Amino acid sequence: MAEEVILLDFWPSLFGMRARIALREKGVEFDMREEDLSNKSPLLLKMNPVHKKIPILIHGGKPVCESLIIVQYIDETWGHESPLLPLDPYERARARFWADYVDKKLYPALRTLRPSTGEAQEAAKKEYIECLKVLEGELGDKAYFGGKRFGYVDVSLIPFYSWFYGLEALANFSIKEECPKFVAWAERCMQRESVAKSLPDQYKLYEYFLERLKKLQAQQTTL
Ligand code: GS8
Repeated sequence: MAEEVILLDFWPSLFGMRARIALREKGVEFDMREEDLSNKSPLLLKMNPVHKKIPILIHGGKPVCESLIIVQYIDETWGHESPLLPLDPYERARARFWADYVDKKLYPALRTLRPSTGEAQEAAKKEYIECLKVLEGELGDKAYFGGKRFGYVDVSLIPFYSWFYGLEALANFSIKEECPKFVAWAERCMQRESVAKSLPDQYKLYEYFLERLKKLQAQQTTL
């Protein structure tokens, strides 16, 4: 019997989305368990005692933590006929470099941009667009970052598309105007069932963020 696959997740999580997409790309059945991050389950704390964060993939009772490591584990464990990482060692290194760029550059730029206003917002917007343009340069004329095939960098990056509507509404700009090739790539990825099923509705995500921001601001004013 196949070993049970559980994903401890939280629907708005960009990192959780990566694991969901990779599992669906490989056709792996899994039990997605939604966590309340303000009241983490004993299972979460047991399975990721170091960071205490989701996503956590539990395969046959054993945990794998950190989204990029989870995606690599999924790639090495299932569906060898449709690999996410390239087979060539140099190309694998390049793919890992770009996924690392997403975490080190694009994610911090997103986090700075989301709550910013005024002049800070203008600077954050510029930084965010610059990151997208660097990624657009790497994409070039390819269909996917993986070339003709949807692969590791695509899985790592496409969750950020779920934020586009929210960012445009918050910071009043058009990402499509700034980075048309990037948006065309994202729309191409959205045609895949694995991606469409794994990304939340962009409006719902934006509403969720506004609610959370309101709560945080209310807490700050009562301090
Ligand atoms: C990040 C996971 C993370 O930030 C990865 O998996 O790639 N580098 C890790 N998880 C967040 C939810 S997503 O914003 C989390 O679990 N936060 C709970 C907490 O910080 O207490």
